[in-house]
Amino acid sequence: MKKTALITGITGQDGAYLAKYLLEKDWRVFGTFRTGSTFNSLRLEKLGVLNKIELVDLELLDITNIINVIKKVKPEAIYNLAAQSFVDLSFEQPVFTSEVNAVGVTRILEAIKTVNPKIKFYQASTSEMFGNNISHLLNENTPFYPKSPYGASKLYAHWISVNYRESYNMFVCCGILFNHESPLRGDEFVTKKIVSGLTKIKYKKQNILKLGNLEAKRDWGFAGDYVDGMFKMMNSESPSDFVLATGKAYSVREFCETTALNLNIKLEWHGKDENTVGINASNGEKIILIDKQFYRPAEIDCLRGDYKKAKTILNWKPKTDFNSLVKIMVDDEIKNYA
Ligand code: NAP
Ligand code: F7E
Repeated sequence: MKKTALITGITGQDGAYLAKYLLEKDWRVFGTFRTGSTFNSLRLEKLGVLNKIELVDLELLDITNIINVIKKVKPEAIYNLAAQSFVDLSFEQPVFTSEVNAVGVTRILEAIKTVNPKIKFYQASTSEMFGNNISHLLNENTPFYPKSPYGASKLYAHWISVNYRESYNMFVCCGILFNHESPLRGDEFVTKKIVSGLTKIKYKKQNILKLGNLEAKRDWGFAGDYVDGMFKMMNSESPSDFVLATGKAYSVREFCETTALNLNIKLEWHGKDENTVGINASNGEKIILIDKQFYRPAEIDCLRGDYKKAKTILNWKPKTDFNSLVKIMVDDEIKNYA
């Protein structure tokens, strides 16, 4: 008989990739969508899995609902990918972010403990928990110091997950994932915003791209590689926490430059800090401006992860480097216009 997985947040970027991955491994896949909200089927359709998964409605704010879903689906494994995942919005909606990302996880863990503590649980932890750490290469032993309500909410979720593993001997894994992107990335995240904006500029559908801090550096990987790491964690001998990353960090500025290169736009920078302007050197037009509304109340300058533990224990490593990632995103975006 097929094994059954329940993915919360299946309509998101990682949910769609994980659904495809598990179906290819012959798992039966249930996915949750939010009660009462418009069902976003775009990503699942794009990966060709919409008709192969089974949907249940679930709200992370309601424990009765979570218990009933687990009783109905009877999963062997739950991947908790649902979250208010936009760091910027977490400064505007800190309480909601905490309710969903932090207490929501306690609700699922309590529900698992009540219904069947043998169900395996994956928690989507994040490099945002590290904050502005003095260490240059971050691993599972690096102390956390989150710099946003999102990071703080995920840190609570991380520790409550570890706590249920240690207190009740439950199979709980936390994947501490660094930024991972793809053509399915939400429009509000900087990589998708840059690729989509510069592609529109290239095809004369938009004049200007407005960005915030160009100097922030992130360890950007490809989401398709990272769901393989999630599965390997959940199928390893004993539950543990693992960093998934590429080990390399690039700035937002470099992401713009590589995207422009892929689009054959000659991008030149003029000015400094908030007066920085990106110019299309072929025609002298301003194409990138800085808008302080995209600065954050607190920023993380650089995040770069050390995935040695995942490589040693799970035999996992990233397959897609930075240049390939940007190319994958640009090639997909161009299809909308070419
Ligand atoms: P995403 O695209 O923003 O997807 C988030 C999912 O959560 C969506 O399906 C969303 O449903 C659902 N959701 C939001 N609020 C909910 C609520 N109150 N109840 C139930 N479902 C809710 O995120 P992602 O990039 O795939 O990331 C997946 C997980 O990994 C998230 O937990 C994120 O915080 C974490 N993470 C992501 C990264 C990254 O770089 N992508 C790195 C580290 C950790 P709707 O479609 O209804 O909005
Ligand atoms: O920002 C800077 C911004 O919003 C990246 C989530 O998946 O990864 C993601 O969080 C950097 C930041 O992602 C703009 O200030 C400049 O330094 O794409 P982002 P994020 O905040 O790193 C982590 C690991 C998660 O767990 C999260 O769920 O880019 N930046 N200008 C900008 N960012 C945005 N969004 N928009 C700008 O215009």
